[in-house]
Amino acid sequence: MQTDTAVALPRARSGFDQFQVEQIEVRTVRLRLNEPFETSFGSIDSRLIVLVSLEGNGLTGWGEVVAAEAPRYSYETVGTARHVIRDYLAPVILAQPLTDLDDLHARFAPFRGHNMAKAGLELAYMHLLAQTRKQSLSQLIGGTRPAIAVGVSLGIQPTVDQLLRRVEQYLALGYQRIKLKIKPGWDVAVVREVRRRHPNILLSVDANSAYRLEDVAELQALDEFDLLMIEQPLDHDDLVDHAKIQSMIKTPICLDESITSSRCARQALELGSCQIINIKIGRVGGYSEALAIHDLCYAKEIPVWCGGMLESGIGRAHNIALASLPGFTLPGDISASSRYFARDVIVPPVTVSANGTVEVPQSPGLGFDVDLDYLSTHTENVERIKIKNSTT
Ligand code: OSB
Ligand code: MG
Repeated sequence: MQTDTAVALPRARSGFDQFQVEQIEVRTVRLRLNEPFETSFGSIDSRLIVLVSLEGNGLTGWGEVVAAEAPRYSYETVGTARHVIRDYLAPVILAQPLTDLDDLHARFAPFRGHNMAKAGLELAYMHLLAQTRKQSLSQLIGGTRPAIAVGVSLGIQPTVDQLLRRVEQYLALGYQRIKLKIKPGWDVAVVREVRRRHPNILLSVDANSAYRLEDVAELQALDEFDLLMIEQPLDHDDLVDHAKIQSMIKTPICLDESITSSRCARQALELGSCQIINIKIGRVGGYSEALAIHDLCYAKEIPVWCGGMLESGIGRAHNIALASLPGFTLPGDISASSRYFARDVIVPPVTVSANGTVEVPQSPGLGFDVDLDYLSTHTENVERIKIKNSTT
């Protein structure tokens, strides 16, 4: 990795793009998953997705709120996001013209938490800004990669045989890394079987907080399988016990749920709670914090990768842009649209090449068209919030 970290990334921080957002739309869309996705939290077979759009400058910018319906991965839900956007975040956007991403971030800062709600709006703002500047999202944030490496996250399966078939299927499609969801009772024996058949693949596991400090023996037992990482073994808000566990196992710990801000990332690295960070724009509150975590890790040579939340194509397009930054050195959980949905909300859908990469679009904006007709047939609810003196 490059050690010259004084990179002056051309970021969207100058004040020359000031414009007034005139309307904010908050839409919920239900998309069926091709197959149920099971984690240590439980199983889901569809996603109720909150999409937000900002209108201003004669343009529309799209973002996605990655909150789930139930407060399991995080305390945020579709319901809390709609409430917080409508009653608190939208009004501060509409209050006066926005100058840049820092301005938006500063307006949100007085409201505690609700990172996914904030992120959805930051994504939409950055899409709008990219169009205004006629840049791709990747160019706007200083991305350097023409294509990104991707992996797949495989949910807990009914049987080990079914899991093994899934592993084969995704390796055949070219995916560069396989991540297995684990929980007590679906861990060491399962990983052993996968590793036995695939001695050389990049393999990782994600526990979504299913273990306790007392379970260290199970986690130590995973050391023999040469895993790339163990993602989030302990509690969602824990750093201290993760540092203890990290000192007792060889496999690098990667934190997901526990990293909710750049301050938190710095503290995790200082404490030795992890050696790798999964960056999800939604979990950390948007591009501002995601870029700050990237820059911090890049300076310290800590590998990062882009996590996923079973997003629609809109969230996925933003993830692709984020993963084009130079510090994203490990394959992301950014799979093809067809891995999740029969049909995606963007055209063309995201595709993965035979060598496990996704191309980073270079055209202005998102790099994909939002399929408004398809969206409208799957929309359950739309709310529009306008500036007070607007006549439209
Ligand atoms: O922990 O990374 C996670 C999906 C929903 C919630 C949490 C997680 C995940 C995944 C799926 O692992 C990643 C993807 O979008 O493919
Ligand atoms: Mg995870």
